[in-house]
Amino acid sequence: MGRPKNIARGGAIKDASLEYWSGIAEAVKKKAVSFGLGPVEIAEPRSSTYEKYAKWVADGMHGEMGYLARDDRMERRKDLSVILPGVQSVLVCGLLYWPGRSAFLEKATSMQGDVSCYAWGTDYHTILGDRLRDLALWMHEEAGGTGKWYVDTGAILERSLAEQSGLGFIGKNTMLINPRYGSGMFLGEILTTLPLPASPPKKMPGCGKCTKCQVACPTDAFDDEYVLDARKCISYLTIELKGEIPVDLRPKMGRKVYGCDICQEVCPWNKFDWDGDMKGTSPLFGKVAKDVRTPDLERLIRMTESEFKEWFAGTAAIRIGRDRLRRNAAVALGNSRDPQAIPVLKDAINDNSELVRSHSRWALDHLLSQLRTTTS
Ligand code: B12
Repeated sequence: MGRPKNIARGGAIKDASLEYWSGIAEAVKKKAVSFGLGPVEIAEPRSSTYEKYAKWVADGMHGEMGYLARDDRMERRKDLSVILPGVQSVLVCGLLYWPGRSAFLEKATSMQGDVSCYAWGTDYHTILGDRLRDLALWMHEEAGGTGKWYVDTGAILERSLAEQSGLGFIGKNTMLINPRYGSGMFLGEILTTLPLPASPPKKMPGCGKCTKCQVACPTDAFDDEYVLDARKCISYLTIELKGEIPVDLRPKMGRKVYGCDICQEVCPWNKFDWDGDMKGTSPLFGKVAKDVRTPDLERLIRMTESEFKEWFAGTAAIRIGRDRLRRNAAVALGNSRDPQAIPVLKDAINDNSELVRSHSRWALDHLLSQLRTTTS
């Protein structure tokens, strides 16, 4: 068996006072900032919302994301010591990526798609993963013990841990919202055997009576406040769902071709612009290119495998593969209301991929009927 890549090991753990460990916790938080991480807090290793999670899965809301329901993984979510025996605390780290309100004022034209801002630059799994690794190696070298770090892919209830740590509160859009930085923040964790004292509880403002996210969601994906039915979420439909997109949802997807930001864009906690030192500092947007942000739909549906690899190299979008993106482009062209999309879709109904062909047939019919309604 190979050595896990996400583990850091140090020497014996010192039998020291609470004061000593509070000092270590402060040093770790400072170091995290110097490694380019955002806000960091510490939680006790409890999975206090496991029951909510189990119900969500039992209700089938995870759709085709079978990994979320695997029995061995369920066990890990319930008890973090299955992942790391002797775990005593969890460092929850944020990585800010929200581009700010102004970025959303620039809208795509009818022949351009719309990519979620989290994928505009370098894949966050790489950036956050590297920084967590550096921090985990440093802290276990300094203080001993063992740590394991995770970004997104682990069987961990990341938002719950973040909420428990005081990094923010859970919004009605199910996002972890930090009152200062909003919800445009990725989460990463270091599970550690070090007894770092949990951050003191903070009073959080919450969503109050606001329901903007629920109202704005085009596919009505919020089954209830704080509950998202992933099967209807545009993020799931464009990224996770491998096969046919349900026909009734296609017209509601607009020109989204990878992910969706609507429930965050409308959130009052995200209506700010970075200024001063923070302006444009998100590491994720280091190499943002306009054609990734609002890709030309004709180019997208016609792209070859090598064009795809070059175009989306290093971004999170690369992992869904060429045909899923072209499928999404077909739906977007169908929703474009633009006659220029007609010849493009006429070509695409003869595509080599059945997925692209079937979505293009739907898209062409839908577009033509929309154009007829507009002209009659
Ligand atoms: C599966 C998944 C998805 C699915 C399902 C999302 C969902 N809401 O469940 C899909 C594909 C739809 C998705 C979409 C997105 N995702 Co996603 N996703 C995940 C993943 C892998 C698991 C989430 C999960 O377990 N869902 C099941 C539900 C039941 O659990 P939950 O949402 O975590 O909710 C828990 C808490 O909120 C708590 N809880 C629930 N209600 C309440 C109410 C109150 C009052 C309280 C206190 C607590 C509470 O209990 C729940 C169970 O533990 C996590 C990474 C991870 N390992 O956690 C990333 C993660 C949640 N995703 C993330 C992101 C960035 C996104 C997108 C923004 C990407 C995009 N732009 O397209 C969208 C946002 C859509 C949305 N509104 O959630 C980030 C969220 C960061 C943040 N600040 O919240 C995560 C944490 C990845 C990361 N490491 O950064 N995602």
